[in-house]
Amino acid sequence: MEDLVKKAGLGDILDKIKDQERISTEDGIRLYQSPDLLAVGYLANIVRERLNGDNAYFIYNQHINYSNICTNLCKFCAFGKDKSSDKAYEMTVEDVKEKVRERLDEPISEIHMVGGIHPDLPFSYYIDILQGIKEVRPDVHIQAFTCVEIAHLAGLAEKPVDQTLKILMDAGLDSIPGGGAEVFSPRIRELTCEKKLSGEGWLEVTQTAHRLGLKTNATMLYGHIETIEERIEHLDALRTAQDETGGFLAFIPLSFHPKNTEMSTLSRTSGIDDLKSVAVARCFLDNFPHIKAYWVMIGPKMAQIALSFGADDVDGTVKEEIITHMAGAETEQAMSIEELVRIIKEAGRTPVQRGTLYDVIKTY
Ligand code: V47
Repeated sequence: MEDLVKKAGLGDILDKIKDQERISTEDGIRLYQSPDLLAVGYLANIVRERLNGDNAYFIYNQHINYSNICTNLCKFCAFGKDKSSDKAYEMTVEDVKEKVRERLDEPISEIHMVGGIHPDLPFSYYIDILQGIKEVRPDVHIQAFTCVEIAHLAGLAEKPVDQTLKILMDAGLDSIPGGGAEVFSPRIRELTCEKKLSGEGWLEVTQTAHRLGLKTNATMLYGHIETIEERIEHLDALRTAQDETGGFLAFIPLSFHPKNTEMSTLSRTSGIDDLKSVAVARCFLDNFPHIKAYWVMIGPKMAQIALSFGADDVDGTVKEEIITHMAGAETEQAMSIEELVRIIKEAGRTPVQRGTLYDVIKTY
């Protein structure tokens, strides 16, 4: 394989990766541009196995999207709806509690809860849904509200982000998911999500969370109108932020699904791009402990292969995923533990059921 990597003109990057030397942004661009997927995957696998051995993590989680009403209406999103839309919905606090109650017999360890930027729900609503979940399921870990929502909540609370986060933590918030990062480039934000919190704003919120001891994830929505240079700039900003505050757990590349969006003329991402996005991220984000191949977006088959291209996590059981399915995802709504264990074992890795903070619940 090393010969293959050298033949692909990536011998200098191989040396750096073997020596645990950081690769440059130019190296990152070269990896993305390389037509030799196997060579790039080989490099990523070195980092993957150094950091996580043969482990492939998954979690027993539940998704709750409390409302799809959103004032940002990003062009790439099929989930967010204007308040006046007949497809708009909003759950009451009791509805959210009922969703949790319905599945109390399952060994769910994490609730992943996000929504849109709602024009008029009060700050107290967000406190109430966090407290409501913990009332029904006291031991569950709540990973909720993207940094974009947190910035909005700080506006509602009329408090700085750190104080807002402290109030949310007291109410039950345990960590923050990686959504809303999209692509940090102002050009991309201007063209696709001009009303959304800026990339700098997103990073500011996530780093504030890190300083309070909250762990967060990071994502990148790829495969629409962004350039390879803009992808690497995005990864570079994440790597720098992680050097400073160190609170990121996982990076998740999100493959763009165009159906029912304002960008519906674009194609779905290719398998090559899906694997390269995982592999380049693994090589570049040397300070991120985990890279997640989100099976809901790239499908269980591609997630399985991604476990040899840098990924060490496939997310989890999920169930009732709405954001990607509204945008045309053809994957199932949920996977059972048995299915997750099977796809991981078939990929030659060790299935590890984890908690949100990568504490080991069970090794299969
Ligand atoms: O912020 C929106 C993206 C994100 C589309 O932290 C789309 O572990 C593809 O962030 N096609 C929400 N993507 C999902 C998310 C996430 C999912 C799973 C795990 C974690 C984690 C985070 O989905 C949004 C946006 O970036 N998105 N529309 C679309 N049409």
